[in-house]
Amino acid sequence: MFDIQNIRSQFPILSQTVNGKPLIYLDNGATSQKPASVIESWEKYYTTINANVHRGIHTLSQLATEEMEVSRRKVQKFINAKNDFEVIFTKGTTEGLNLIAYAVTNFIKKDDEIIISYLEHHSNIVPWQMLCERTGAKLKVIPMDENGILQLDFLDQNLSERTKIVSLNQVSNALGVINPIEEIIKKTRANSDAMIVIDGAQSVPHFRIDVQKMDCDFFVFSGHKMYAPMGTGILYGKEDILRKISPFHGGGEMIATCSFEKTTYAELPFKFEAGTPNVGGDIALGAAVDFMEKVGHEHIQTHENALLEYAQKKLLEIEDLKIYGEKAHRTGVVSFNLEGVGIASDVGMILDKLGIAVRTGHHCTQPIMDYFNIAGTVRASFAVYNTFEEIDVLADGVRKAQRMLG
Ligand code: 7TS
Repeated sequence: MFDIQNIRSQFPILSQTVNGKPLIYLDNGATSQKPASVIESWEKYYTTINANVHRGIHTLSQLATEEMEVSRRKVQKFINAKNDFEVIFTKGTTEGLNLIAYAVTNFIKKDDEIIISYLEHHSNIVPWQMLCERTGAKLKVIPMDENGILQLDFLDQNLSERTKIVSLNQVSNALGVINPIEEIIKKTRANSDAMIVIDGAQSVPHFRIDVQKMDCDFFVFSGHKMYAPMGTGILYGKEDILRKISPFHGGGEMIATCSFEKTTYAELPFKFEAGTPNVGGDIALGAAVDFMEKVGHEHIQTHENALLEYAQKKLLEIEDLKIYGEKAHRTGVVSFNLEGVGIASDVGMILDKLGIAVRTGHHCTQPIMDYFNIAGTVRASFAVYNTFEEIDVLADGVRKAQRMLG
């Protein structure tokens, strides 16, 4: 049974007031709130077993190491990776994408091609531009239409033996559009030998992931958008590719042997985990996986889809309100503007006075904003603890903003 009050009661932050009003947190695309089980897991680590991992033979170090590896196996199961050593702890999606873009450098030559999409977050644009600068490769971009739907015939015309990387998100953070990655991966495999990178930052919080079924080469996401602490994230990579590519950071933990003449690298996953990791956070990420599994993906998805549908209906009742990507298949996000009324941040400030947290601006997706010829949008993004009543308050707040700014 899905009991929303029971779920809400697990999130301590939700019971407070902001600006004298009950908090309505609709900025989950930026970061989600954390359930007590995640906070307690983090606290328990620091109050009972804090020690550096994989190093000491002392008891605490062994316990910390064990707990971190338990968490790695939870994540492995969560995304259905074949092996636990294909799961690498990072500090988030941005680090994961930069790691890949750096680690594949030796495989990219001048005039090779890297394909991304119009719907990418800056963190899935800039690392590839930097790779192009290093190697002389070219960046190509799958275009979108006015509904935020990617135009896949571009792939038919552009995939070739020159395509070395195809990297795109499964869900757009700015619009919530769900991209047809199964079809994109199929087309890519049929027409090139490209490595396929999927940015799952906005999909992992909402639906079940199966990296083997998906048949991607890399899959990256952030812990903090899926109920885990900030500074946590995962890079999944297929074993054979992880073995081939170079490490990103050099340092402790990632070496097998080190001398001034020659250094050899550690086995997977440690080859990609240089330095002291975020042990407490990585363990608490395992608790966030437990939380999501306990609620159940089916319940999460059903509830969030209902919230999205309701929000879209309520907001579209407001005159002169435009939802971007309205007709696309979406999850978790409504991105909108009041036409002819102020700028997005003015609306956001009025909503904040009403205790409603939304994000306004370009959402680190400036090309999408340029496409629509706008500076930004108001974005409400949902998590499993949001309610229909909160959406009613949001819609009333938007009407109020419209009256005040009109
Ligand atoms: N990719 C996507 C699709 C994202 O939504 C984000 C963060 C990132 C990558 C980067 O993740 P990070 O955890 O490394 O920062 N998106 C947002 C957002 O929509 N509002 O704030 C951060």
